[in-house]
Amino acid sequence: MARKSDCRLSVRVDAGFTLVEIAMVMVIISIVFAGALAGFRGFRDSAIYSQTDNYLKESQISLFSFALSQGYLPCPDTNNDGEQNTELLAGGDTCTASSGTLPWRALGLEPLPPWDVPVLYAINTQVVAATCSGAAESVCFFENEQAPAFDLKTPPVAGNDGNGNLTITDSSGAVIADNVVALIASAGKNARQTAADCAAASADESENCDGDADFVMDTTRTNEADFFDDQLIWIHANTLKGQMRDAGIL
Ligand SMILES: [Ca+2]
Ligand SMILES: [Ca+2]
Ligand SMILES: [Ca+2]
Ligand SMILES: [Ca+2]
Repeated sequence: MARKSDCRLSVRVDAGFTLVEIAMVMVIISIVFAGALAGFRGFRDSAIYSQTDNYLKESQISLFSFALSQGYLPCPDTNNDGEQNTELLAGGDTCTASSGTLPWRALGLEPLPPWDVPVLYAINTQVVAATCSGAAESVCFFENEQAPAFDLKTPPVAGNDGNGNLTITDSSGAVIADNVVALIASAGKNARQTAADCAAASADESENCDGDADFVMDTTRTNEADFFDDQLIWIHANTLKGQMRDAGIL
Protein backbone atom coordinates (compact mmCIF):
# COMPACT_ATOMS: atom_id res chain seq x y z
CA MET A 1 0.00 0.00 0.00
CA ALA A 2 2.77 2.32 1.00
CA ARG A 3 4.56 1.64 -2.28
CA LYS A 4 1.35 2.44 -4.30
CA SER A 5 0.85 5.74 -2.43
CA ASP A 6 4.49 6.74 -3.06
CA CYS A 7 3.95 5.97 -6.73
CA ARG A 8 0.84 8.25 -6.98
CA LEU A 9 2.66 11.00 -5.10
CA SER A 10 5.64 10.70 -7.43
CA VAL A 11 3.41 10.95 -10.52
CA ARG A 12 1.63 14.06 -9.17
CA VAL A 13 4.90 15.76 -8.31
CA ASP A 14 6.45 14.89 -11.67
CA ALA A 15 3.32 16.09 -13.49
CA GLY A 16 3.29 19.35 -11.48
CA PHE A 17 6.91 20.07 -12.29
CA THR A 18 6.30 19.23 -15.92
CA LEU A 19 3.46 21.73 -16.21
CA VAL A 20 5.47 24.46 -14.52
CA GLU A 21 8.44 23.63 -16.71
CA ILE A 22 6.27 23.76 -19.82
CA ALA A 23 4.84 27.12 -18.77
CA MET A 24 8.33 28.47 -18.10
CA VAL A 25 9.62 27.17 -21.40
CA MET A 26 6.66 28.75 -23.20
CA VAL A 27 7.31 32.09 -21.51
CA ILE A 28 11.00 31.89 -22.40
CA ILE A 29 10.20 30.93 -25.99
CA SER A 30 7.73 33.82 -26.34
CA ILE A 31 10.29 36.28 -24.91
CA VAL A 32 13.01 34.96 -27.19
CA PHE A 33 10.63 34.97 -30.18
CA ALA A 34 9.45 38.53 -29.46
CA GLY A 35 13.05 39.65 -29.12
CA ALA A 36 14.02 37.87 -32.32
CA LEU A 37 11.04 39.39 -34.16
CA ALA A 38 11.88 42.88 -32.93
CA GLY A 39 15.48 42.29 -33.90
CA PHE A 40 14.44 41.06 -37.33
CA ARG A 41 12.16 44.08 -37.87
CA GLY A 42 14.92 46.42 -36.74
CA PHE A 43 17.37 44.70 -39.05
CA ARG A 44 14.90 44.78 -41.96
CA ASP A 45 14.09 48.48 -41.35
CA SER A 46 17.74 49.52 -41.17
CA ALA A 47 18.36 47.61 -44.41
CA ILE A 48 15.51 49.51 -46.11
CA TYR A 49 16.72 52.88 -44.76
CA SER A 50 20.14 52.06 -46.17
CA GLN A 51 18.57 51.01 -49.48
CA THR A 52 16.59 54.27 -49.51
CA ASP A 53 19.76 56.24 -48.90
CA ASN A 54 21.36 54.56 -51.92
CA TYR A 55 18.26 55.20 -54.03
CA LEU A 56 18.29 58.91 -53.13
CA LYS A 57 21.99 59.22 -54.01
CA GLU A 58 21.37 57.41 -57.30
CA SER A 59 18.44 59.76 -58.01
CA GLN A 60 20.57 62.81 -57.31
CA ILE A 61 23.26 61.56 -59.72
CA SER A 62 20.55 60.92 -62.33
CA LEU A 63 19.27 64.47 -61.93
CA PHE A 64 22.77 65.85 -62.54
CA SER A 65 23.12 63.59 -65.61
CA PHE A 66 19.74 64.74 -66.89
CA ALA A 67 20.73 68.40 -66.48
CA LEU A 68 24.09 67.84 -68.18
CA SER A 69 22.47 66.17 -71.18
CA GLN A 70 19.26 68.23 -71.44
CA GLY A 71 20.36 71.62 -70.08
CA TYR A 72 17.59 71.83 -67.48
CA LEU A 73 16.22 69.95 -64.46
CA PRO A 74 12.99 67.95 -64.88
CA CYS A 75 9.63 68.98 -63.44
CA PRO A 76 7.90 66.81 -60.82
CA ASP A 77 5.69 63.92 -61.88
CA THR A 78 2.11 64.75 -60.89
CA ASN A 79 0.25 61.69 -62.23
CA ASN A 80 2.52 58.83 -61.13
CA ASP A 81 3.55 57.67 -64.61
CA GLY A 82 7.24 58.33 -63.96
CA GLU A 83 7.38 61.18 -66.49
CA GLN A 84 7.60 64.87 -65.63
CA ASN A 85 4.51 67.05 -66.04
CA THR A 86 4.80 70.38 -67.82
CA GLU A 87 2.31 72.97 -69.02
CA LEU A 88 2.75 74.72 -72.34
CA LEU A 89 2.52 78.45 -71.79
CA ALA A 90 3.03 81.43 -74.09
CA GLY A 91 6.28 82.34 -72.36
CA GLY A 92 7.63 78.77 -72.55
CA ASP A 93 6.90 75.51 -70.82
CA THR A 94 6.58 75.55 -67.07
CA CYS A 95 6.01 72.81 -64.51
CA THR A 96 2.50 71.64 -63.63
CA ALA A 97 3.44 71.68 -59.93
CA SER A 98 6.51 72.50 -57.85
CA SER A 99 6.02 69.37 -55.76
CA GLY A 100 5.14 65.84 -56.80
CA THR A 101 6.95 62.57 -57.17
CA LEU A 102 10.30 61.90 -58.80
CA PRO A 103 10.00 61.47 -62.60
CA TRP A 104 11.88 58.15 -62.35
CA ARG A 105 11.18 57.02 -65.90
CA ALA A 106 12.55 60.26 -67.36
CA LEU A 107 15.67 59.75 -65.22
CA GLY A 108 16.18 56.10 -66.21
CA LEU A 109 15.59 54.85 -62.67
CA GLU A 110 13.70 51.90 -61.24
CA PRO A 111 9.96 52.54 -60.88
CA LEU A 112 9.57 51.53 -57.25
CA PRO A 113 11.92 52.73 -54.56
CA PRO A 114 12.13 51.22 -51.07
CA TRP A 115 8.97 51.23 -48.90
CA ASP A 116 7.06 50.70 -52.16
CA VAL A 117 6.07 54.40 -52.26
CA PRO A 118 7.34 56.91 -54.87
CA VAL A 119 9.73 59.45 -53.41
CA LEU A 120 8.86 63.14 -53.21
CA TYR A 121 10.49 65.51 -55.69
CA ALA A 122 10.22 69.21 -54.87
CA ILE A 123 11.68 72.11 -56.86
CA ASN A 124 11.71 75.89 -56.87
CA THR A 125 8.18 76.89 -55.86
CA GLN A 126 8.01 79.71 -58.42
CA VAL A 127 7.94 77.32 -61.39
CA VAL A 128 4.15 77.46 -61.38
CA ALA A 129 3.95 81.24 -61.01
CA ALA A 130 6.76 82.62 -63.16
CA THR A 131 8.26 81.95 -66.56
CA CYS A 132 11.93 82.09 -67.44
CA SER A 133 12.92 85.46 -68.84
CA GLY A 134 16.57 86.23 -69.46
CA ALA A 135 18.04 83.81 -66.91
CA ALA A 136 17.22 86.25 -64.10
CA GLU A 137 14.75 83.88 -62.45
CA SER A 138 15.59 80.63 -60.64
CA VAL A 139 12.75 78.99 -62.60
CA CYS A 140 15.16 79.06 -65.58
CA PHE A 141 16.78 75.91 -64.08
CA PHE A 142 13.60 74.15 -65.33
CA GLU A 143 13.13 75.88 -68.69
CA ASN A 144 13.02 73.14 -71.31
CA GLU A 145 12.70 75.14 -74.54
CA GLN A 146 16.22 76.49 -74.80
CA ALA A 147 19.09 74.67 -73.18
CA PRO A 148 20.48 75.85 -70.90
CA ALA A 149 18.31 78.88 -70.16
CA PHE A 150 20.18 79.63 -66.93
CA ASP A 151 23.74 80.84 -66.50
CA LEU A 152 26.24 81.51 -63.72
CA LYS A 153 24.36 84.71 -62.82
CA THR A 154 20.99 83.03 -62.40
CA PRO A 155 19.90 83.41 -58.75
CA PRO A 156 20.90 82.32 -56.23
CA VAL A 157 23.89 84.65 -56.40
CA ALA A 158 25.44 86.86 -53.73
CA GLY A 159 22.72 89.15 -52.40
CA ASN A 160 19.90 87.33 -54.20
CA ASP A 161 18.71 83.98 -52.87
CA GLY A 162 16.40 83.47 -55.84
CA ASN A 163 12.62 83.48 -55.59
CA GLY A 164 11.14 80.19 -54.49
CA ASN A 165 14.31 78.24 -53.79
CA LEU A 166 14.11 75.66 -51.02
CA THR A 167 15.47 75.73 -47.45
CA ILE A 168 16.29 72.73 -45.27
CA THR A 169 16.55 73.11 -41.49
CA ASP A 170 17.01 70.70 -38.63
CA SER A 171 14.36 70.14 -35.97
CA SER A 172 15.50 73.20 -34.00
CA GLY A 173 15.17 75.46 -37.05
CA ALA A 174 18.91 75.77 -37.71
CA VAL A 175 19.51 76.06 -41.46
CA ILE A 176 21.27 73.06 -42.99
CA ALA A 177 20.98 74.25 -46.59
CA ASP A 178 19.32 77.08 -48.48
CA ASN A 179 19.25 78.19 -52.12
CA VAL A 180 18.32 74.64 -53.00
CA VAL A 181 16.72 74.24 -56.45
CA ALA A 182 15.63 70.61 -56.20
CA LEU A 183 15.06 68.12 -53.39
CA ILE A 184 14.25 64.41 -53.25
CA ALA A 185 12.75 62.93 -50.09
CA SER A 186 11.61 59.57 -48.84
CA ALA A 187 8.77 59.82 -46.30
CA GLY A 188 9.98 56.52 -44.82
CA LYS A 189 7.96 53.66 -43.41
CA ASN A 190 4.90 55.85 -42.72
CA ALA A 191 4.90 57.28 -46.28
CA ARG A 192 1.40 56.04 -47.05
CA GLN A 193 -0.03 57.70 -43.93
CA THR A 194 1.70 61.04 -44.51
CA ALA A 195 0.64 61.02 -48.18
CA ALA A 196 -2.97 60.41 -47.14
CA ASP A 197 -2.97 62.93 -44.26
CA CYS A 198 0.09 65.19 -44.12
CA ALA A 199 -1.27 67.30 -41.25
CA ALA A 200 -1.59 64.24 -39.00
CA ALA A 201 2.16 63.57 -39.13
CA SER A 202 4.60 64.99 -36.57
CA ALA A 203 5.43 68.69 -37.00
CA ASP A 204 8.77 67.94 -38.69
CA GLU A 205 7.33 65.32 -41.03
CA SER A 206 4.37 67.59 -41.89
CA GLU A 207 6.89 70.18 -43.01
CA ASN A 208 8.16 67.72 -45.61
CA CYS A 209 4.76 67.04 -47.19
CA ASP A 210 2.96 70.42 -47.00
CA GLY A 211 4.08 71.55 -50.46
CA ASP A 212 5.94 74.74 -49.50
CA ALA A 213 9.63 75.69 -49.78
CA ASP A 214 10.66 74.61 -46.25
CA PHE A 215 11.90 71.14 -45.31
CA VAL A 216 13.29 69.43 -42.22
CA MET A 217 16.05 66.87 -41.94
CA ASP A 218 16.91 65.40 -38.57
CA THR A 219 17.91 62.17 -36.88
CA THR A 220 15.39 59.34 -36.78
CA ARG A 221 12.91 59.41 -33.88
CA THR A 222 10.82 56.32 -33.19
CA ASN A 223 8.45 57.67 -30.50
CA GLU A 224 4.95 57.71 -31.97
CA ALA A 225 4.03 61.27 -30.95
CA ASP A 226 7.08 62.81 -32.60
CA PHE A 227 7.95 60.18 -35.19
CA PHE A 228 10.55 61.16 -37.79
CA ASP A 229 12.20 58.87 -40.31
CA ASP A 230 12.24 61.01 -43.48
CA GLN A 231 15.39 60.92 -45.61
CA LEU A 232 16.34 63.89 -47.81
CA ILE A 233 18.87 64.72 -50.47
CA TRP A 234 19.02 67.88 -52.56
CA ILE A 235 20.74 69.84 -55.29
CA HIS A 236 22.17 73.24 -54.46
CA ALA A 237 22.08 75.67 -57.38
CA ASN A 238 25.80 76.34 -57.10
CA THR A 239 26.64 72.63 -57.29
CA LEU A 240 24.58 72.31 -60.47
CA LYS A 241 26.18 75.41 -61.98
CA GLY A 242 29.63 74.09 -61.04
CA GLN A 243 29.03 70.73 -62.72
CA MET A 244 27.73 72.38 -65.89
CA ARG A 245 30.61 74.85 -65.91
CA ASP A 246 33.12 71.98 -65.51
CA ALA A 247 31.42 70.18 -68.43
CA GLY A 248 31.83 73.32 -70.57
CA ILE A 249 28.05 73.86 -70.81
CA LEU A 250 27.88 77.15 -68.89
CA1 LIG B 1 3.82 62.34 -65.22
CA1 LIG C 1 8.28 59.49 -42.26
CA1 LIG D 1 7.34 72.37 -45.99
CA1 LIG E 1 5.39 74.77 -43.92
